[in-house]
Amino acid sequence: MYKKLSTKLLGAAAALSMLCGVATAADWKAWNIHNDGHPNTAAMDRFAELVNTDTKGEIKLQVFHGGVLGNQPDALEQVRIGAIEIGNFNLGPIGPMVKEANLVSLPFIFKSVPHMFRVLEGEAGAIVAKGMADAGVLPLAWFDAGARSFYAQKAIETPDDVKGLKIRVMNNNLYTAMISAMGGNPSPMAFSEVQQALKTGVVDGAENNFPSFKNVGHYEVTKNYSLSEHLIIPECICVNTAKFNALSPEMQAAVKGAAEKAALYQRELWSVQSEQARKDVEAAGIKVNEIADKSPFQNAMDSVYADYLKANPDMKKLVDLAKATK
Ligand code: BDP
Repeated sequence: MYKKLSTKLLGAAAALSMLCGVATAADWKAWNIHNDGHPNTAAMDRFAELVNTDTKGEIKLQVFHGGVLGNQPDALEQVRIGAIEIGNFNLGPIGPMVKEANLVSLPFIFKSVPHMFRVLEGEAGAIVAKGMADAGVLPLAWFDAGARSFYAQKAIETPDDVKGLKIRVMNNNLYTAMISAMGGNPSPMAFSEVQQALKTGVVDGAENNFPSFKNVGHYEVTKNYSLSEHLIIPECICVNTAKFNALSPEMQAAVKGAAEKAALYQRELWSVQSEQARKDVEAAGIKVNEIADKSPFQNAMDSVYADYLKANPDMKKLVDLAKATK
């Protein structure tokens, strides 16, 4: 009897809230791989605050930092199927899932970070974003992730220095091809395992930007960071496409606006904190090696491009668009 009555009451309350246009709040989860002290962690916290206020509590977003919801390929799959709503993803591990996203994983495709953003804002970026949305991972805004460079016990100043070294890479065949083209042994591995692998000598080196190199302590177990800057890979705040599309236009605008504001904040933080991270690791004893002439590295990538475009001729259009972007 009591149960019946309460069910009826609940039904009436739901009907009333629908009549008044009051939707029930949705609890959304966001995945972030980074810990406190990394610019993306602060930006994702800002994003959650903005979502909560700008949707007037209709969406309650909780961010899980430090990769506690899983490693990046797993988290991507979870966002793709809607088990997690949001992720701060690097486009590198998206490549195996979304062919178009691999544009940004071609070594030396961009001249600089501003060039990378100009490409993303143009036709090529629209094609990449559509590919991602079609795969279920819709980009709401882009984060800066600087450039990735090699670090190892020894300095890596030419491609020859990579010969025979076991180098950890993110999960993407383009990165294994990149290391193999220099005569190294690529070792794809989850980010969370890299510090231990460097420490125990399971790998000789890895590659990343300064904030990530610092944030998870890779600098504590290596000696040289050499500025090859071979990859400039953007990151996104990405949302499960179906969940985003199911929102009202007002709520979509609020969530997208929140992501854009959080991304502006992230880029400001990035420029300051990546400089600071470099200073911090240098102060901790890391030798940072400038590489005046990167052309030997670029030339070593000719076979990577040739093989890739032979296997994926449809990607030539995107490569040409990126190259034609000033
Ligand atoms: C960091 C990215 C993160 C990647 C990590 C890696 O922000 O998304 O998982 O590199 O190398 O810079 O796996």
